[in-house]
Amino acid sequence: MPIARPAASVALEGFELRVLHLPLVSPFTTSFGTETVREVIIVRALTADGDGWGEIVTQDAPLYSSEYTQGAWDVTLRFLAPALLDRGRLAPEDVAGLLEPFKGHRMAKAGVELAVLDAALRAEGRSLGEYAGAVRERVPSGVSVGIQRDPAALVEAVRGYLDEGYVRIKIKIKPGRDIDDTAAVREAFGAIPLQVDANSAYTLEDAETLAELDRFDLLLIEQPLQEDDLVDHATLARRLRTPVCLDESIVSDKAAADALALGSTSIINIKAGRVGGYLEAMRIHDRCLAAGVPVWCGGMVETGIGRAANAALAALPGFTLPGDVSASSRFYERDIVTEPAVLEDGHVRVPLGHGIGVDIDPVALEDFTVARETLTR
Ligand code: OSB
Ligand code: MG
Repeated sequence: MPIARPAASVALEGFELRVLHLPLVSPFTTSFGTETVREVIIVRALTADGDGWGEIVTQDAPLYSSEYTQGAWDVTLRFLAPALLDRGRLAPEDVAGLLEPFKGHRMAKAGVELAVLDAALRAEGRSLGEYAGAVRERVPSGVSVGIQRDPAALVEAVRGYLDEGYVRIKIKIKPGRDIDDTAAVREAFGAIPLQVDANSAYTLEDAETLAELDRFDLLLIEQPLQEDDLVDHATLARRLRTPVCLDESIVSDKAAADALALGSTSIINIKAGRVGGYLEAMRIHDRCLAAGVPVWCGGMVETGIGRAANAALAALPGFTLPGDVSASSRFYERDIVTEPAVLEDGHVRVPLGHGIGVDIDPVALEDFTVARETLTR
């Protein structure tokens, strides 16, 4: 389903970049570390046709992938923003091509592209959902639950999310915190839709331990091995009954094609930041839809900006599994948009407003800003 109708071009005049520090409602622990504050970069595209907003989902340290805040900040100000500003008038569909000469830095590219796309769609009076080809008004909401003090604490955390209405639980695992944690959740709640995410904490040597997870009838195991371990993931996938779903490894549509061809993955977690933008994310969706491969929308602890865009993406027809598109309150007491995503009957609404469909709360934005830089033509 290639984009039915491209967006109009905008006359780019500048970019405003901010680093924000948003406190989390509770610490979020994964196999690679614990976060208590979400450090994130917000991009504002300044155009003659109005502003647009994007979010660079890097974290403060390169622990999930090689990208991190200061690297993204530098590459965006030094290379990405100037390349686009040099062009002046451009359409959102031109952004990836103009940034292509700069290797990597996909999260930075994605945030910049989203800001331009949002500006263009707002100027046209179109929603991102309509642009992308959304077929749902709301999307089923899953929640990603961090590693807790012990399995009993995990059960209590999961109970809270189930009581709120989340329709699917994902628990983070790591060596030594896998079998017992998963068993505890299965025992406490029976046949709930459950999956696990290892964030590349294992090696092929751990195949026997990971095969023990087979008895829990999980929806999938997410990214057990390293980002570039496509061949080992294929070997592991043959030894597990639990479907392997790649996250970190799928850095582009090409990587998705390769992983599917190799049998490294049978389900794909799509994150726009990780693959360089929402347009590339849509291409992966299209490929998987054509191939009958289920996809779901991952999350990077987004603010209301990325969360709104993720809801629109998750409304495409191939997103047949609940994503990590949770309510803003899952992570934040206070968000930077005026209408943060809420959970309604286990679902999150796809915003109908123009562009990403949510408005920025300028006071909150200001309150959370710790650094700011503006670049103009
Ligand atoms: O692996 O999906 C991941 C958060 C930060 C980095 C990586 C991941 C995650 C999550 C949270 O699991 C997803 C979310 O709810 O935003
Ligand atoms: Mg993951």
